[in-house]
Amino acid sequence: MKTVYSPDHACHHPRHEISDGALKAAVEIPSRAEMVLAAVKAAGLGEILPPTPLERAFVERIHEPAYIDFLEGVWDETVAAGRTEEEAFPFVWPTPGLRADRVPTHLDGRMGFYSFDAGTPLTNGTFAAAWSSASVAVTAADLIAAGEGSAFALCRPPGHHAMSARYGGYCFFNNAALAAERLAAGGRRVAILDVDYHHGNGTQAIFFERGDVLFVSIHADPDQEYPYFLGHADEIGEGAGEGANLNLPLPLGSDWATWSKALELALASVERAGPDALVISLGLDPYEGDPISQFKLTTDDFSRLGERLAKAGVPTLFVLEGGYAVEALGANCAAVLTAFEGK
Ligand code: OKP
Ligand code: ZN
Repeated sequence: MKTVYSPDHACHHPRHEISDGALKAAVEIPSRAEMVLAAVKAAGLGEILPPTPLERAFVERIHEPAYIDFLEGVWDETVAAGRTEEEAFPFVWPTPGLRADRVPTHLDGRMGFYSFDAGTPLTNGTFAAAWSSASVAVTAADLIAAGEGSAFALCRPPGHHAMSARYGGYCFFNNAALAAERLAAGGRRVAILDVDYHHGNGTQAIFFERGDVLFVSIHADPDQEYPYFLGHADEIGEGAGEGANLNLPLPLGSDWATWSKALELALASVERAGPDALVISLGLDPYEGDPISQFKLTTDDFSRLGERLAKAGVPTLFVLEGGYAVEALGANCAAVLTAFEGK
């Protein structure tokens, strides 16, 4: 399996995030991607390729032009405002009862307009890193389009929380959605299976009214876990997308016995859709040792996951999402990918 990787992810290097209502040490940090890269190299997974340049017009199929402009310019605005912190955070949002039909001119208004949480630090190099991450995903999708049976997009920052015009959950561009769009644009039917511990609210929202891309997600119950406001079982899609969205929320503390039952339901739904390509939003945070998550998957369980996904028999693109147990991240990622390859 080929891996697509860019060192430009390291341009996004937050020291802090706002988590549980307080300023904490950031967990979505460059060493995550470096650990995964080292592990895929050590496992001899396959060639490691750089991304090809990403066309803005293609990104605009998923993200609003004004949102792309905002992300591209927000750090200059931050500097121009005289701010000297290493990160910038929003703190006010157009919730129901406030107006969302005008984009404010002030930096804090614009940050709130284009985000949905305070937990996602913007830094000097965020746009460069997020753009490179999106480029990695689309390049890897092109490998599948060219006939590869599998590929690994070593994306950082992650993407599955990003909506068409809102960042949040450490995500800026929706890498998996861009990859799925690239494959769907070639006339393929696409399924996305999101195994990250957190619900992929951005991916769901992007495809909610589309019937050509199935979205299936296994995640912690949003009543008890981030992102809290999406990811329930009654969200089944709308219009042409009705029936093309499946959420499988699980209780905190779920282990492989529980998780793998959800996986079977997820794959039964994928099988019914009969896709030409499968995109896995590969979050490694269902791991028992993850510092911000509360599922109990082991490294061996990640091998079981890889083995099971291979049995689906569909060309499969793995897109890296979350996973914050940095020391174990490489082993867990390699476990999925090498087991998929039957190694
Ligand atoms: C991104 B991804 C809860 C803090 C939540 C945000 C989590 C974003 C996860 N105690 N902070 O899906 O891995
Ligand atoms: Zn996650």
